[in-house]
Amino acid sequence: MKIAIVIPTFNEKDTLPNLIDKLVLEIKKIAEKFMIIIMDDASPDGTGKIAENLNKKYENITVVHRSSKMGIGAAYKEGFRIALDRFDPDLVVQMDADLSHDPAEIPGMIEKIQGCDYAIASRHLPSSSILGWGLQRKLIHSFAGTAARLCARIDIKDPTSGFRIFRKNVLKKVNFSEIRSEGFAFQVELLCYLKKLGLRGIEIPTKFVNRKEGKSKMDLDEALQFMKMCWRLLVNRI
Ligand SMILES: Nc1nc2c(ncn2[C@@H]2O[C@H](COP(=O)(O)OP(=O)(O)OP(=O)(O)O)[C@@H](O)[C@H]2O)c(=O)[nH]1
Ligand SMILES: [Mg+2]
Repeated sequence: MKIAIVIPTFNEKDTLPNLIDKLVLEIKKIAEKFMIIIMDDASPDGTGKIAENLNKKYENITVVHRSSKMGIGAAYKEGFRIALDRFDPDLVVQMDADLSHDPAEIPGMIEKIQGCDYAIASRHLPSSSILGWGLQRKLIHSFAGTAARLCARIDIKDPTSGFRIFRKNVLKKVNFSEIRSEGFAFQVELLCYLKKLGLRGIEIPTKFVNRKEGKSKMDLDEALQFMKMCWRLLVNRI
């Protein structure tokens, strides 16, 4: 099996090396070939340089240096294209760099994807857990998830989860220029797009751990873009 893993980064110098060490260990157990693609948006903290050093340590890492902070969605659009064009993987994994997503969960997700088009690590199943969130973060998350489910009409309990695995053919069907969101809203708009294509995802329980290092990139501007995307999906029914 060939697996590509796309990881967007912006100022993640404290967590990226640890994540890559863990990821390589896990992915080697299940993949015949793998490629890790780090999409760095010119992080001022030097994440790009750290990624280059990891690229010397492990031969399966590709680092893409983007010219400025252009958004997590834009990074994924480019990263997915690179994965498909350069590597032709069976599966494509997307995950955050801040150690909130445990690479050890990937083999279980791959097992469960059988018979489905994509898998989502869901924080809202009976055996899921979220460690380290305060009340404010929980409320924002809950509001965003509800707005996304209602506006995009998707029957997914955790539509904002950024830990997912797609079959190659699923991503090949997506015309990424039709997905307008460049920021966090991309996660929901992509699910809406996949639903329109008649593709089916499965949610798998996850243990999500709040970041201990670095800062969240979810800010007011991202929140506004997210609400605009929800409104657009609701009004245009796209
Ligand atoms: N390349 C790129 N990566 C980004 C950008 N914004 C966020 N990221 C990365 O996307 C992933 C998710 O961002 P986070 O800041 O962790 O978002 P979050 O998980 O909703 O927020 P926290 O729960 O507080 O961590 C991380 O790996 C970030 O470094 C961006 O504009 N460009
Ligand atoms: Mg995070």
